[in-house]
Amino acid sequence: MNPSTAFGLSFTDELVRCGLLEVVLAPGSRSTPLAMAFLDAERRREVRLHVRIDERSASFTALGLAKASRRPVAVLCTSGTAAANFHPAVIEADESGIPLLVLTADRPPEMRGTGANQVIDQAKLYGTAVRWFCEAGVPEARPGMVGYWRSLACQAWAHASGRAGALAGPVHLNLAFREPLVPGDAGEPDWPEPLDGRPDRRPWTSFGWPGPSPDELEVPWTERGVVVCGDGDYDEAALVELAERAGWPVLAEPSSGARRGPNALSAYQYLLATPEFMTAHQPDLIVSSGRPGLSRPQSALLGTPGSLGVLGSGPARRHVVIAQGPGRWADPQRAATDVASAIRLTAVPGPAKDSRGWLGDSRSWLGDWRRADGAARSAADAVLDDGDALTEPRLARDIANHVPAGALLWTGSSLPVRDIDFHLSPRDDLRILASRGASGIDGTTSTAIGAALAHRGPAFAVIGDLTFLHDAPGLALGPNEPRPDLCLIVINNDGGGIFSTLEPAAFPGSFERIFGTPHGAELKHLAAAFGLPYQRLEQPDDLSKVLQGTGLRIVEARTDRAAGAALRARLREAVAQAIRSVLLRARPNAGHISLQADPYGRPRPAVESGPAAGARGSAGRPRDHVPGVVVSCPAQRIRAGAQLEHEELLAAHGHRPDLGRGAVGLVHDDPGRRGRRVPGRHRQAVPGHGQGARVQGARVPV
Ligand SMILES: Cc1ncc(C[n+]2csc(CCOP(=O)(O)OP(=O)(O)O)c2C)c(N)n1
Ligand SMILES: [Mg+2]
Repeated sequence: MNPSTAFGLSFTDELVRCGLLEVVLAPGSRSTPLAMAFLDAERRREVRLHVRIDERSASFTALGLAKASRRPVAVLCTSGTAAANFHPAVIEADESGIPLLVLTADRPPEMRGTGANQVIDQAKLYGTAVRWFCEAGVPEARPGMVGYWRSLACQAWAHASGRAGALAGPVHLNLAFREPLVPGDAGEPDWPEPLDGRPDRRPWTSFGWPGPSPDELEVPWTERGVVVCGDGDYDEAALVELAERAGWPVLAEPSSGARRGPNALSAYQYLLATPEFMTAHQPDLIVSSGRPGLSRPQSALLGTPGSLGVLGSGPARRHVVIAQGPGRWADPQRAATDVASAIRLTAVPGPAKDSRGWLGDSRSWLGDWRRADGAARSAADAVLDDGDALTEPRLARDIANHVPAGALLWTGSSLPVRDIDFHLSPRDDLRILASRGASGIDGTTSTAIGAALAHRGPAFAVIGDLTFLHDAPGLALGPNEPRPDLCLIVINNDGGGIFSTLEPAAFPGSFERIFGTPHGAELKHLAAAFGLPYQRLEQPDDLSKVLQGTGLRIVEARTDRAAGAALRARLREAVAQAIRSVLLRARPNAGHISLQADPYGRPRPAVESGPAAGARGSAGRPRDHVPGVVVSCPAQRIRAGAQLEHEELLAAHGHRPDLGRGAVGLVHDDPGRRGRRVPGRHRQAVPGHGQGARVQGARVPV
């Protein structure tokens, strides 16, 4: 056996022992030893293989697979610019903490810097965007190599999955091969040592669980708290529970998974954008998690009160940021007072006196938010339903309402994710994902395809036309490739609609050419080029009809950018008016809630008085003998996944004939949910444990 082939076999076998289930590759010659080994592994039903022509699409497909499955996915390419095309997906994986094993084949050192064909400097090609880079030695036929290769595979797996101690993310192995790259004939000399790994298919190296004994930050309860959930894969259930126990509203971005339960608001972005409401409802405590970043009012809420026009109770306000993982947290406003891996809320008031619960009391802090949210939702719906025009916000709302239970909904960057954020009613039967790490419009079709391939059940993606065109090669799936059940809904406003909502729109002379960027592309021809079913949505009422079907398919809805911008302005005005009416009805003495401006025209915090001024709940409510709540560190659920025994994974590894010849599918037991609780790891609240008790949900991927 030759060294390249021996490497391919041992390295692949070791990755499978670690838990590898999905591999994406783009064709090339230098990567042959691994490509052939991965194909063999697929034939043994150990992994599922996906082949893509374009490395950029390949890497984004891997990103989507890894994001939806919460497991490391390998992506392989040949040497040269092929490797550079992985870079955008590697950046998104870094920013979002998605585990990718990036395997770039390379020429051996003696060929580098010589002008040899297809040789570039691939060392540390992705800079600081990877958790770990390794330039592997060229495979050689000498004893000791097998241990090296197998240990290398385990090390890469540990760094990617987060089991080496840092946040999960991409790792880069640059793998140089000398010819021969293909298996030789029977005449080749025997390999100088056994190629086998450890007995019982154990990995060469097992990594200990690095944590998780989160440092709990003790935070005393206060009535005026809010929970802000940004994009990310964390233990959103614990945050939702925290908010419910504390009586706080949940302001959850769609891809946080936390827009569910009675405290989740549907139209919170409108509330944040209404100064009169925010003046009267500045929180004393914010608990934020994930990576919030969808609107300026949301940024203002998370900013330091008193600075830059941000309302609130000044530097006294407490803002606890739950870290995304070791060394990573989101605080772009630099306003956090605490960064913690877990918090323990103490002195939470007692349980409800009546069936509605004191927290649901219409005069409570939470009641205020809920009432305003309800009014905002109704006002927005009335505007959206006025007329038969296809508009971006209406489509976003209707799609989110219409997709079936258990579905995955991918939300593209730009307006789709924002329109859904403004108009999504709480649902707990939907998994919503987005690439918000670097918020690119690149690779979206491929990422959605990858996520759909990892999701059992139907998948839908809402994306803009530029986003769709950007990743047209992502539609190219070969005849033998596993195919997703994904409906790609393209909202075609012939350009970048988001720019019509930003400052450049005020410069009509330059706007259309350099921001609007119309293209006039006929998307149905693009669909036809790839042999994909295509439908055009002509009117809002036909939505459920066009969403039907299975397999990869395209639905186009044409909208008008200028009309969309005008509609958003109408929505803002009508909804703000509805929120103001609620404020007036709630407080007949609403003269207190008036906006004052400082000398620079920035709104000044108004001091509120009266029955809703924060006293309720904090005075006169029993506080003793009541459990507090611990929110566990945003779960490095990828780590939890990596802890599953490989046998368990293989047992879950079924055959799905619909995925193509010889393909292997994953069988999940809980579609549409982000995870399932493991009974042994779920500790319930324990009254009488000091002032606090724990609610800590360990979750594993499904
Ligand atoms: C790779 C990349 N290039 C450029 C941008 C900047 N950008 C943000 S939104 C946008 C326009 C997107 O247009 P479209 O997909 O049609 O969505 P719409 O704005 O119309 O909703 C652009 C170019 C980006 N985020 N990512
Ligand atoms: Mg567009």
